[in-house]
Amino acid sequence: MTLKVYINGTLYNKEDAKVSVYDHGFLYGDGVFEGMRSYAGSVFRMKEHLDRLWDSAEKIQLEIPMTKAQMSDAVTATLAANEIEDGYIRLVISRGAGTLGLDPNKCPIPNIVIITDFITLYPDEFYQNGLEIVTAKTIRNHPGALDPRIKSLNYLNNILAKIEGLAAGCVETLMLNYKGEVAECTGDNIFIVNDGKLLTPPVEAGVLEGITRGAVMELAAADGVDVVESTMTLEEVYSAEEVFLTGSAAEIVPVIKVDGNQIGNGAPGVLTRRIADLYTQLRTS
Ligand code: PXG
Repeated sequence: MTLKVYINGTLYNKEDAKVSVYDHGFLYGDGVFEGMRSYAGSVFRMKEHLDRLWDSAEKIQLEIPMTKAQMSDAVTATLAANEIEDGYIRLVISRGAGTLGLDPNKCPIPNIVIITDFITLYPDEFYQNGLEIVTAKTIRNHPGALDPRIKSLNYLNNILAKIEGLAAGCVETLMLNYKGEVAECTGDNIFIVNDGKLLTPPVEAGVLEGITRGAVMELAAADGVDVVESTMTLEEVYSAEEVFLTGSAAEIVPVIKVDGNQIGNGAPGVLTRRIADLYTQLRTS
């Protein structure tokens, strides 16, 4: 069966799913997106993802020409058309086709694309044995330049960091903010465990407010774990009892080495495993 892709209300075969090269999403990275997961046919935290999508769009003054309810229905219909139960959904709202030149006012109609597909997760080995990451020299975007809270189509900042990590043999890479504090990874948020407490950088550190991050904070708190959003140094990460990453695609991934420094005893930590189990229960409940 050919995969169907939603564009502006119509389902197209994957090979016919095209937008204009004059789209400012293509020309300038002018647009916003979401990456969501579906489990057993229902989208995990769709409301939170749509709220974030609308917030991102508002921050770049892009008006999405449909309601959240309509978007939710369109996502569900696209998943159903492709008979996808456990999948990955990429929602893209681009500024739309316009003239050459940056002016977004020359793009009257945003393009709305919904891709439902499958995502290749990290190999199972990383979930069992943990991941090694390195810190990039490339810093996360200054919030005064491009606020990391905006999930924009302009991911070059993260891609440049990712290239550094890949060159070092790592599939995920840690990024610092302009103050030298720990921010997040290229497509995942970071958590550390210290004295039994769960710590993660605050949104003010210049990170995307991850939906998985939010779910993990709720799960941990409900499980009696102290959860603290606090600025974090690289040294704190190196000396943490446990480190793990969170993201819609990656879910919960244990980290066992950062910049060559072994974390804990070099195996995924107890709290990390507990959180991963709770997350598995939550997403299938
Ligand atoms: N930080 C950044 C910069 C991200 O891009 C996260 C954190 C985690 O957020 P969520 O809401 O997913 O918990 C992300 C999300 C992909 C892909 O295709 C990337 C993400 C999510 C899903 C798919 O690379 N990144």
